[in-house]
Amino acid sequence: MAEEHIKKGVQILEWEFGSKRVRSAIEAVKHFNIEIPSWIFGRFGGGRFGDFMPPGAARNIAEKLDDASVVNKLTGATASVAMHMLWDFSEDAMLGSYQMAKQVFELAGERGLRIGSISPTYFLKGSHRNSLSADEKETRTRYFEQTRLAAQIAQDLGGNVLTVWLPDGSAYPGQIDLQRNYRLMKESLVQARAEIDPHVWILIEYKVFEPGTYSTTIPDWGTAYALAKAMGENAGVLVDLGHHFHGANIEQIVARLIVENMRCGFHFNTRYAADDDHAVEPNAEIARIFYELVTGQVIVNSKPERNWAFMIDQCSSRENRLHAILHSVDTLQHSLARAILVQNDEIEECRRKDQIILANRIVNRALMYADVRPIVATARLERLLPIDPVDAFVESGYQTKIEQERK
Ligand code: PSV
Ligand code: MN
Repeated sequence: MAEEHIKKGVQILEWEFGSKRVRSAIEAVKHFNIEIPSWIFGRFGGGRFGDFMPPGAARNIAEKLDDASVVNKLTGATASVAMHMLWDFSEDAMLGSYQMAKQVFELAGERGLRIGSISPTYFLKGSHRNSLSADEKETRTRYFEQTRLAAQIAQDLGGNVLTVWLPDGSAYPGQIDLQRNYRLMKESLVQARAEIDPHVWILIEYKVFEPGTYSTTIPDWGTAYALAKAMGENAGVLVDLGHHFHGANIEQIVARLIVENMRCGFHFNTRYAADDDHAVEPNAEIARIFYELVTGQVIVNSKPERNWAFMIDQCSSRENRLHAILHSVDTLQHSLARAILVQNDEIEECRRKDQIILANRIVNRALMYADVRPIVATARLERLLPIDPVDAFVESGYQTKIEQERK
């Protein structure tokens, strides 16, 4: 997009939505930060494509951080990197190591990055009979200790946030006692909250299925909400877009959590069939989710304690990982701009007059029809960043370099 085109585009938007809204959208995009996952850059994925890995995948944490720092330089928005205990701070995928976390902390700092949220890893070796809800006390204790260590690392070296996804569940009726399983999960989480420093914010993620095909211990936002409530202060729900049944109204879940005044978090991705591995694509759903976040004032709020935690959680096996993560950041910035343009006063007027379709047309004027590329481009130009981070990456030659170095 040429600078002349960008200027013209901004004028058209100002004419339609007013210069105040357009300016706030530009400012919001400039200030919006989004955490990216370390695991997108590594040798994770493949699945049924055997051991296929997009060429140039990072081989270790230092290379993952090299890639993350390229993303941050191109977008200026992703200095915080989410880490997974047993992928990033472990020698044997069984035990987490504080010492390794310290090394990662230093490697991140050298690259202008920081450790963001930490996920204790409740899957990998030894988790086939569940984790914090396992019948065996030994297993529960092992994962409990890992949760405590993750919290310590989050507090000393990270962003004071624990993102807790538990794959606990079962494959067949009868395999586990459903009531005991939930009771044990609840007890473990309540005890973890009680023992972990109150400044560490604990977000409980839910997922409708996987790996459990018959039952999942925390399958929905209601369960996660009940658990977070039972845990008490500084616990919230982590909504992952990919973790719902088809057709779930995710923006309504967001609206509910905002009204319940629970400070929560969001894992962004796109869901087509099952699970959560796709890059965030620009679409109406993601714009509507942003609209709730904006009207609920839990995003780019100048009072940081009001803001939810926002992260990208994606890792697909086919596409170039750097293209994918840059595309996601780009989509999120455009969605934020769209949400800010919505003419809420006009919608309220339609509601008063019961003009349902007219209200729908006004919301979609911003969320679906507006071309907000000039807003995002202006925000980037004002921050001296590339107008298009994906194009800038392609032109940078970084991909060729890593493909040669990481054979
Ligand atoms: C689980 O599917 C999840 O969404 C959780 O957030 C994990 O931490 C992440 O993906 C990586 O497996
Ligand atoms: Mn997730």
